[in-house]
Amino acid sequence: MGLKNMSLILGFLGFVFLQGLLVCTAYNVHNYSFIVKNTFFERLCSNKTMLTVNGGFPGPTIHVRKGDRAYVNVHNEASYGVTIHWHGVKQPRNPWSDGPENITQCPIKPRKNFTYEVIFSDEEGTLWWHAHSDWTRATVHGAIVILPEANTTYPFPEPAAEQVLILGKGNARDTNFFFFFFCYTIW
Ligand SMILES: [Cu+2]
Repeated sequence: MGLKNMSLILGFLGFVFLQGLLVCTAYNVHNYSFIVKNTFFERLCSNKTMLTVNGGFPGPTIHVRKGDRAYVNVHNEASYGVTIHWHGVKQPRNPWSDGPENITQCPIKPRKNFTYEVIFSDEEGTLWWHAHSDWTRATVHGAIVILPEANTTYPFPEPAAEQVLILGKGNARDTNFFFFFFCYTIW
C-alpha cells in the first residue's frame, strides 16, 4: 500500500473517530432569560410588591432532559444584588455557576446581568432553583423538570401528562416571605 493511500485511510479513520466523539458528547442546549424585578401582587388579602422572575410567582419552570445544558441569563432589575442557585444540580467541575452569594460568585449588581451555565449530569426528576442571597429566595424560585434521556424509558409506565406543584408558606407582614418550599411533579 502506497504512502498516499495509507495517509488517506488514516485521515478517514481519524474523521470517523472525531464524529464518534461528537455523537458521544451530544446534548441539547436550552436558553432562558430571567428578569429579576419587583412585581405588584395581591396575596393573603393584602397588596404588596415582591421580587419575582419574569413577573411570575413562582418563576418559570426549566424543562430539560438528563445530561442537557441550560444557559440562564439573569438580568437584575432589583435594587440590590442577587444570585440564583440550582438546587440539587451537581454541576460537575462547574462551581462558578452554582450561585451561593459571596462564595462562588459576587452578587449580580442592580442593572447588570450574568449568564449561568447549568450542567445537568445524572439528575433525573424534579428539582428547583432559587435566589441565594438573603431572603430573596422566598419569592424568587421555580421548578426544574428533568426528563429521562431521549430514547430511554421511565422507570415506571410513561405518564400521560404532568403537573408541577410548588408549595410555599408565607406571611403578609414583610416583603420577604418566610417560607418552606416543596416541589413535585405529579405524574
Ligand atoms: Cu437550594
